Amino acid sequence: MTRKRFCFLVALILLSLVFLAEVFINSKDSFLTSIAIPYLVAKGNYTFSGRVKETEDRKVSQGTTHMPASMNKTLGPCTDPPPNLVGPLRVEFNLSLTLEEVRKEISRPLQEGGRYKPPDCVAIQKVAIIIPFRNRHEHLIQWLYYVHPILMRQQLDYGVYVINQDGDGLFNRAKLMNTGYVEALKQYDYDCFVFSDVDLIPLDDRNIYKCFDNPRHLSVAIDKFNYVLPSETLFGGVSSFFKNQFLKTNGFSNTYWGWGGEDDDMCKRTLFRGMSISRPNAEIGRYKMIKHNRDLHNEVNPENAEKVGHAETTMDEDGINSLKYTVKEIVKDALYTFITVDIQAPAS
Ligand SMILES: [Mn+2]
Repeated sequence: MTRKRFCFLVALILLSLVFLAEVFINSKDSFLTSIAIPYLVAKGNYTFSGRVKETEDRKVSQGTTHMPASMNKTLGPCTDPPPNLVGPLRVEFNLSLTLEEVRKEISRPLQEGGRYKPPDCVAIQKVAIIIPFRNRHEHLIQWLYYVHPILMRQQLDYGVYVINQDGDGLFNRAKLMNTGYVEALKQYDYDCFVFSDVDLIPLDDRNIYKCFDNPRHLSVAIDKFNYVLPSETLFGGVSSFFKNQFLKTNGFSNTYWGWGGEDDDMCKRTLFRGMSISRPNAEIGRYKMIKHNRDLHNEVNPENAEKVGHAETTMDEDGINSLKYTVKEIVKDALYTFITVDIQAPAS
């Protein structure tokens, strides 16, 4: 009897051991997967660092999180304001920095195409950063180096879209930004759009690259203007719009070729639609601009100032609803999505 009971106990203990081992192996397995997946994704991006052309399976990559669904469920919302901000920043341009060095240093937490999601909380907004661009690769390197880490600390679910004007016709900053809005929405369900010049670097990470109750002008105090906002109607540099705010203004005008006027036009559109321009204070909204000469094929266009006067009568037919362009190429770098577009520019 005792012997039988002993055998039974031994069998029970053995069974429990097998059961415990099973549980342990399983949990260890899922634990390993959960840390290995983000690591592999980051590593994958890193080896991706060359210029990889977008493949046909675009749909597959659209809006994917690269995160196990089970992890997503448990994430709470990110805190507002973000906890890891540091405030004023020191920015010293090192123009010898190469793109490869920046990729090595900061692409690890990013997903292909310059996409990021905070790993441990759900971002308060999904933000597309749109940079109108032509021939400013040395500025782009500085922008990526300084601004990516800021956006990560701001815990945004964001993507960086560089909209490159093809050819050497007259430059059209506003039409490129409209194009970026449309193209970014094809990639992911963004609800907020930040439009930024490539040469503007924020000097304070409390200047959050997100959207507000009214369209926002973020670059209020630029070193070039002695950190003073030259005019209350200024709306150039860096601005942000919720999707519905941008649609209210019909986006930007498509008809401002060459330098000047398109930002004043957008200021008018915003006011005409009953919105105002929101701004951070001049302490937080500080920027450093990379010094440069006027670009070729982007000379001041004297016609533009006159056009601003007609903004109210033209805005309903000239904007997102009349936008025409052709995508020539989409390249997903580790640090950004580079979209080259033909915007039917007149010869300069
Ligand atoms: Mn500039």
